[in-house]
Amino acid sequence: MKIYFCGSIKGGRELVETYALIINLLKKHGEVLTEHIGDSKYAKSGYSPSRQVFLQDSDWLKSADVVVAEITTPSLGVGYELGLAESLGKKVFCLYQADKKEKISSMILGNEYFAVFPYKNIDELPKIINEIISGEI
Ligand code: 6K6
Repeated sequence: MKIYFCGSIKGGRELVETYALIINLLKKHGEVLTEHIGDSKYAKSGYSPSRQVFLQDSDWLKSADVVVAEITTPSLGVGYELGLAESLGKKVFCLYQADKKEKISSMILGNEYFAVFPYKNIDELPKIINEIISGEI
């Protein structure tokens, strides 16, 4: 199973360790196409031209079986990817920190296409990821 993970880059890297944790959990179930999003050095050293990033990420998203996004940190790129994933008919799962709900766009929370999972603590993530992915296999 190919999994496209979305997480903020230019929107802010505060949750990069949580992204890495989610990616490691997802890797037990399939191939994560966007593993670099969990690399804390990526935003500083992983620069690629925007056009190349857009073309590569769009191709990966099209090839993915499932899209998983951590949406606590608002990000234009993640929002774009979620809209594209919906238009491509992909299964989309969004995770966010429950105490930051007020920061989450209504365009995501209000869209029933997206399966949205708040978590109070990162300890809840293994169970949530297992539930998400076990429905996909
Ligand atoms: C890193 C630092 C400077 O440039 C880079 C390379 N940029 C990206 N590389 C790979 N994916 C990217 C890059 N920029 C955005 N994305 C995609 O958009 C990722 O798949 C993320 O899910 C999302 C993040 O969007 P922003 O708007 O927060 O950057």
